[in-house]
Amino acid sequence: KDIYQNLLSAVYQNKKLLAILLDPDKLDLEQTKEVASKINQSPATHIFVGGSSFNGNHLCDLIRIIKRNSPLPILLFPGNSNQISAEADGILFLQLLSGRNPDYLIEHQIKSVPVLEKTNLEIISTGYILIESGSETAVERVSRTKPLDRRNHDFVSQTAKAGELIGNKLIYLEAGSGAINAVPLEMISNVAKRISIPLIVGGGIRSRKAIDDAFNAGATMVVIGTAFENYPNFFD
Ligand code: 1GP
Repeated sequence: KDIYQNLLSAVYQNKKLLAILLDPDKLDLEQTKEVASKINQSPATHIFVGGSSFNGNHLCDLIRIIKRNSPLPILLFPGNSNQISAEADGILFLQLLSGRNPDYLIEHQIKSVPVLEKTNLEIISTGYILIESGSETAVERVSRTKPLDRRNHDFVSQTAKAGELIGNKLIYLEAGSGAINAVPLEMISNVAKRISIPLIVGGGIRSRKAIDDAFNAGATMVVIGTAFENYPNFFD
């Protein structure tokens, strides 16, 4: 149960963490071993598994293959309560703080309790904040919520702080997978200054410079999904 402790120490030691997000909908079991070996050659420190619309079908098999082929911690990043597997090491237990849809604020969480109780997953309560990114993203469509205005820095950092005060252990600033525009750097910086818990940033980050910029702005962890999915040699 030390995934969160490592994230916390990363904040205090100013270490930067990188997660590669695998969407089970876009990954065949046959490809998974090779993908895991690509991840091992990259600077990734964590593997996230999840997607907005995946129904959980081959999740356990997929995670088993990743586990056999990579030493990195595997965290579930679930789009709904079907995406839970005891095979992973932990779960980002998400609460969509930017939206006002009760399904994603509490309903899915309640539904997942009986499943979670049967696992040993490290459960990390995460305030998830969707930021407007230039066009409608899958999270927006599936959650039927509006992202927060990318110009309203104060409201976003206030939302993040409320998440911390509620008891979330992480804040995830999300532009949405494949976003045209990533979360603005100034916004990352404002949120990082206002909260004292680790900050994850993802969505639309697709270059080495964009990763470095997000770290320099204050992200503890950057998440890369689409860029790695489209170019498995991205980190070369
Ligand atoms: C999505 O933040 C992640 O939830 C990753 O986004 O696919 O755009 O890298 P990308």
